[in-house]
Amino acid sequence: MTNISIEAPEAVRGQPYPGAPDNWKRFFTFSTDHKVIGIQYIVTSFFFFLIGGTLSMVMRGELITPDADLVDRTVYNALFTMHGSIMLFMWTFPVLVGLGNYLVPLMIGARDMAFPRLNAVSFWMVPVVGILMLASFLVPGGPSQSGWWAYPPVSLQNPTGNLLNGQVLWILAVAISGVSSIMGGVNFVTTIFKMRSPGMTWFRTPAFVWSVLAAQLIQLYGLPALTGGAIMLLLDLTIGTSFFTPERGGNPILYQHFFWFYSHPAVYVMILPAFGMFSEILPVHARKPLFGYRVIAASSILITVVSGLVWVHHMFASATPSWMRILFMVTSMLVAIPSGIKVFGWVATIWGGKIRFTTPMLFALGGISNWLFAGITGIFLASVPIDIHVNNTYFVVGHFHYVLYGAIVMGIYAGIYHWFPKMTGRMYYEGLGKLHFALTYLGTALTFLPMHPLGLMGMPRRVASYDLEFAYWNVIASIGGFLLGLSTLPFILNMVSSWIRGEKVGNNPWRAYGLEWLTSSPPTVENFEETPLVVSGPYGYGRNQPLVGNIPNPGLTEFPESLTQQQTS
Ligand code: HEM
Ligand SMILES: [Cu+2]
Repeated sequence: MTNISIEAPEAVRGQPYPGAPDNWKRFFTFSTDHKVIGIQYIVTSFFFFLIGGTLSMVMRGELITPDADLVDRTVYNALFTMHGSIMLFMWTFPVLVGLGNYLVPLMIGARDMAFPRLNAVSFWMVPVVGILMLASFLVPGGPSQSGWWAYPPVSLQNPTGNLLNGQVLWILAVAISGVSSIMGGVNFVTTIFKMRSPGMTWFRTPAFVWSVLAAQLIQLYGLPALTGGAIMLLLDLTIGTSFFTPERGGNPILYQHFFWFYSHPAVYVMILPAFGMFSEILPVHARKPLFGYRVIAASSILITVVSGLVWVHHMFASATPSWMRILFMVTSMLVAIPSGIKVFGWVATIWGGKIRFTTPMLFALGGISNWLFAGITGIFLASVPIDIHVNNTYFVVGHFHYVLYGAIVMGIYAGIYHWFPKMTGRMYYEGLGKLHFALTYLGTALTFLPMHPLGLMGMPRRVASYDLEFAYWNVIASIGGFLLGLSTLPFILNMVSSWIRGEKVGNNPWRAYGLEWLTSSPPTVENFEETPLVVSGPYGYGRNQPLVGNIPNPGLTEFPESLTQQQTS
């Protein structure tokens, strides 16, 4: 295409770029290119998604019958702990950081992140965290069994007496992951504040960039609490301090505050970028501007603020005084307002649009519908009397998997399909994509819907065996779980085969607005031939206004005929 890579002076880039854009070996180097790092994050974390998923299959295998017959109970404890920890710390956080890394500089017209080398260091800490987590399967006593919360006093038991045990490795992994994420947060926030193209005012900045900013601000204020709590736990466990040990004057509830002060907002670190991707994808595939763009953008920041004020809703059953329960019940329900604003904006965006049911669009719509359901059960849980009733039951597991799988994982898939042609210069196979969507949507419902009635009936979470009355719904959930495992196969097949020999498409196959679509696919090392001068807002569909003043920006009002036919087949 017309983009020719221009070599910036080395002094400007800080470090020479280790590998040409068409050399796959660059993915195995300490590259400082945000696009390489983005893909490194995405592929590495997907590998851990498969590991976390395999652990969940074993759990569902155990739970398909009422008795604890497949694995030992202590093994089951280790399974849910490692499944939850790997899914969160090794898949959801890093894959979203990867998408943010790839997209944010392109969307704001920057050449790279603000601190490219820090970016590379943040990434290379991720495999270290993964290795520590997995290594805990090899130490005496096996992995941690205290759940992904690692509440004391359970997490302070050390049955083997060994200094090197699964819990210690888990804490080290979480602390390193925290340091990596804090460095990433500094990098994203600086990049978004300082490196937007000339003319890109705040209200010309894409909603996805707003959502990443909102999410990364949470990392900055929240992670120090978790990391601090984890280090105190480590000291209790190893050198015998007593921050959290009640028998020596410590307070285990204090740990819960440290943990949830970060870990509630952390769910917004994960859902906000998914929201941002919905906000980018719907306008493209419905050919309409994002409805209420400014409000949607600002509501991300509102979520950041409110989500910092709700953490005690995880502690309604932890002897919390009633005035605090009421206070946190009210703040928790407030989160529904900015989240509801977004859903309203999305519905209004697609309303009356020329919708193309492409794979990214299907995943976005599926993700939003699941989010709606999860949001409603979330309001249930925010209500003190209901939470006291279903606390620690499968209702909670059903609720958060609807968020995590139903909305976030689907949002991640939507994003990967939508920007795949940008990342690779090739189109994925639409048929396989649709098959993937159908299996994922059906699998999510079959696996996680039955958990709601189970919870209401009183089935506790984190158990390897259960009463016969719970068998019916558990069989369905297990079948759904295996279906979800199966659903990843067409995805993997699609990604690998279309990356190697998918149809080559131009710079902007979706005819989308957005700076990232103005450059070549895949973009050159420096992203843009010349710095784009932004002259209008990001969603000009149907208005035919140019987005930038200095790069040609073809009329973007319709899909090319050939694609329309392919997409709707
Ligand atoms: C095939 C898909 C999945 C299945 C079948 C599945 C199943 C399960 C099961 C059976 C449990 C243990 C429930 C218990 O015994 O209390 C669990 C816990 C959990 N899962 Fe998943 N899950 C899946 C995907 C995910 C994903 C994608 C995430 C995150 C992104 C996730 C995050 C968690 C967390 C945080 C826990 C809590 C662990 C704990 O209690 O400490 N899961 N899941
Ligand atoms: Cu919460």
